[in-house]
Amino acid sequence: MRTRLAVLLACVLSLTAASAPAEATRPAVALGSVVPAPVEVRPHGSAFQLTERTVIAAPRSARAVAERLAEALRPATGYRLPVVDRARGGTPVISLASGREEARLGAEGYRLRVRRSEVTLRANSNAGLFAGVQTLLQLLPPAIDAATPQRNRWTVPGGEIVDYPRFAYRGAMLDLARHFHTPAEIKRYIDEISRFKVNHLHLHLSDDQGWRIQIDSWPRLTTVGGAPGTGVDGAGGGYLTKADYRELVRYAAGRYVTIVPEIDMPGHVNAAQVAYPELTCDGVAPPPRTDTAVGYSSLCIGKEVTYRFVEDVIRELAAMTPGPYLHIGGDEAHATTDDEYLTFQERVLPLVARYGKIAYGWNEIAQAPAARRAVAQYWGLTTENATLAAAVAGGTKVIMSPANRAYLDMKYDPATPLGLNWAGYIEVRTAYDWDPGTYLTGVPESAVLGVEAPLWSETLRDLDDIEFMAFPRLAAIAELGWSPARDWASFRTRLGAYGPRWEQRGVGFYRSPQIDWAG
Ligand code: NGO
Repeated sequence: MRTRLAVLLACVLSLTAASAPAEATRPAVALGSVVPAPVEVRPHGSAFQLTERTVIAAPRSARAVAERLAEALRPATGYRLPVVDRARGGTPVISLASGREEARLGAEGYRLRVRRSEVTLRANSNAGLFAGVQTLLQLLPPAIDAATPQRNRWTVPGGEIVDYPRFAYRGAMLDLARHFHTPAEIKRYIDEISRFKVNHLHLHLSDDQGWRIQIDSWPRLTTVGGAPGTGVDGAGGGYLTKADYRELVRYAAGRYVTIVPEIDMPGHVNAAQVAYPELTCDGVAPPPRTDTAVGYSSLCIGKEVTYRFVEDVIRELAAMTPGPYLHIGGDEAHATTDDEYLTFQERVLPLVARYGKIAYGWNEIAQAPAARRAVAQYWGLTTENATLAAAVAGGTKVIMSPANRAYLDMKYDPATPLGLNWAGYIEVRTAYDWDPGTYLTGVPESAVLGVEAPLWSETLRDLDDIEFMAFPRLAAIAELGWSPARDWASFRTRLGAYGPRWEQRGVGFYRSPQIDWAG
């Protein structure tokens, strides 16, 4: 209902704009009203009008990004903008160029110049061009995200933006184990996170309740562990086939998102043990579990079959994952002694490297000397963690996901109908107001690869639930990962102005009372 009203309003507004020539070139959006905030913004000169005469020019190497831009502009404008190698003189053009541009733009930065006659986007790579395209889309009026043609003036404010990320790793995580989410839902999530220049999607593929990824050498993992009824409280079930997974990898790559698969071990393995009782120490299958308790299951550290299983899984997972990281969980191994945990990690962390991947795990892995070459994901509640700081001194890299800041499954406040609250309540400002580079004592910015916003799905069944918990907080974490400075007042204003874009796309975000939402 609210969405329909908003569309109606947008139509009325756009009709007014269309019939008021004096307003014709005044852009609806200020240059720099972009999330995440760009590094440098210099408004000047006159605005660019996107019309049906506009062409998109791009070298062959950047064709895919140009096509994606043309696709994104089509539904709301109704224009079929041609993608050409070079525009003829006098034609209004959006031109994309990638090559050896300024060094400071790095692998993902871009320079966007908007003048009356043309928009130029330059980058060192297609990833940079894609990031620039996301900025350009936000500089058009929010109606650009409508699914059907709108009468509007498609004005882009004049000026220049130079932009590049603070951290190389900007991630989101989705838990497919507690409630399975379909490939279509995952794709929709990829679409949404990539708009905020998030470049990694971590998939939590196994847990006590269910196993969600096909492994050929252990087929019962999915036929039993992914069977109907393996979601929390007996809901749903399901798993990704290898074909599904490869398709997701391909889809994500087209949006410059790298998939990071996680198999959680040695704890959180009840579903695997139901399917293969030899993975328990006594060889007896445990009962299936669809409650949300944690920390009770463990692989049998002293049995060789454990390591055959782990190696098979890592080998098959590595073979279908082009990205550099493979996450092996490692959290809440409360059913494993400290010695056993070390024994396990000293064997398993090097295995990941043997299959060509960088081992990534929850921060508990920092106890193991082999974690020196690994990446630890910090999910604690405090700003001190001596074990992690010691590992960092030895070379471990860190991705920051403090649970009381970055967990998207925490309730916003006590009235939030979904989510958990064990790490506290996380309103938008709490998610935004911390610095990943200085947060943890003994973990300097140089050791921080970036940030990740995990979304655990004990209470989340479908895409509506996911969107309500992820947005707007994911935008806050994305800005911490990308932008050089943190400015709540500015973020709050830009986020409020962003709301109508989610509305246009039918994303059911949480209307935090901390934000003055436009529209
Ligand atoms: C914890 C736990 C998960 C829960 C999650 C819920 C980690 C790393 N282990 O985070 O099993 O699903 O909290 O918020």
